[in-house]
Amino acid sequence: MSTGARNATTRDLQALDARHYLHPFTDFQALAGEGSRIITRAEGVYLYDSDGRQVLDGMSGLWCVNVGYGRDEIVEAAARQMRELPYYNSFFKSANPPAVELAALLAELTPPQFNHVFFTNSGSEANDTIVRMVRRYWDLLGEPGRSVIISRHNAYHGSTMAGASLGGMAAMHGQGGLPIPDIVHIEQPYWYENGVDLPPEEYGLRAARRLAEKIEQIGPGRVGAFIGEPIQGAGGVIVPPDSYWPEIQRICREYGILLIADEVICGFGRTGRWFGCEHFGIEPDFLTIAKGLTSGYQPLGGVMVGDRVAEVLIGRGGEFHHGYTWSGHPVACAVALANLAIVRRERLVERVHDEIGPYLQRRWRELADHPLVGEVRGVGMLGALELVAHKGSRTFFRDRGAVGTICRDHCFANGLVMRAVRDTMIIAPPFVITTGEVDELVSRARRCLDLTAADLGIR
Ligand code: PXG
Repeated sequence: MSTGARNATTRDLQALDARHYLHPFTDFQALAGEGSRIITRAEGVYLYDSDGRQVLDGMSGLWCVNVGYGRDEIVEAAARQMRELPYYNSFFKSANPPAVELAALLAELTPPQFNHVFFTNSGSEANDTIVRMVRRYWDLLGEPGRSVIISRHNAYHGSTMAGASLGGMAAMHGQGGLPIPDIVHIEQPYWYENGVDLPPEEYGLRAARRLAEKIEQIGPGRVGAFIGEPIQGAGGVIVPPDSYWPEIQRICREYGILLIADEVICGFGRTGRWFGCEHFGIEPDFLTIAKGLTSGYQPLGGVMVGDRVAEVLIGRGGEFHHGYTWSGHPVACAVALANLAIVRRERLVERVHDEIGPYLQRRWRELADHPLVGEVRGVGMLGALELVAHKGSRTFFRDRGAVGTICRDHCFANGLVMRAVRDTMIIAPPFVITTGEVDELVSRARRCLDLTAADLGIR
């Protein structure tokens, strides 16, 4: 059965899925036994599965559907562009109107040092592009030895060879000979786990100084760049103390190395500022962008290249041997323009900063009184709960991840998408979520915490 899948039953689809479809980040055998959840449609902040069940999407798809589901004007922008020009490449001295307009708009929306963009299809490809640009930059400056890029443990920068190498996920590095050479990792600014008895701000400085220690260890003439997510997303919504990023910036300047902010999750308003670097008051040389650029209505990513680098890449001339068939895809760019028009017209970044973000954070923090919850944290439309065995003594569960999985499964069964990273429960809802829907999200989350506690015999 390969046609008519739209009318197939859930069980038919699950059977075909198990037979033919290798899912990302999935234990193939375990999923085949269980059967996947088939999501068939969505509206606003709600998903509907093939059995008609409604689920509140607390994760905006995968941290991306910022304007919510069911936006006809984005659909129409895509259809219009497909009729006009479904595809043409941006190689060989060509361009298309939506890609040019989007490049100009991104120069306007991003901080002042950014006036150029290189389009990709994903965050992973954007980070691969940055690795190549960093090395090309230092080559052009006559310092080819500066090939090392420093990242952080537990970072997520994508799944391509360079993306996974930049990322600090031990499980990913354990498969396929990663990281690639000249990518190294330092401590992540995870106060709840690593801060021990230090006050957060002091711990933030200590974590940042790991960068200087690593540069000294490798040799300052060998290091080209530092990369970090302003707030680590897939690593568990790790919000660094306010002291962290300014100290990182200071160290980068002291050693003359480039600073890369991976804004794939934080970018386009999730923190309540257009970009996470603005939330923390830092001035990076590169931004990695994807996800919220199109709110997920089409795949699109990019690299914002700061003037310091652009002047060298452009000014010194010569071809940069890099690009993708879909770089500057007209339909994806038209969709990004329509999406960003909505974000601007509906003032969604301001809404996250002034209204729904503060409301979400206030309601979310009420969960701190739950016996399973050791810490509640969040910024804007990002939130995390640390589930622990003993909240008073900050004691994690011995089998890290098992309790998070139990809680996540209760969430799905009770109409809420909340992700688990180890035993950290995570939300990143769409910016259009209403206060009533936030109330519903928090009450569903509490019910699922109660069910998890009951399973563990904790009250
Ligand atoms: N950087 C960051 C900060 C990301 O969060 C990427 C790069 C890679 O983007 P692409 O478009 O290549 O996926 C991401 C992606 C999760 C999860 O489990 C998070 C991401 C992707 C898949 C799963 O939270 N983020």
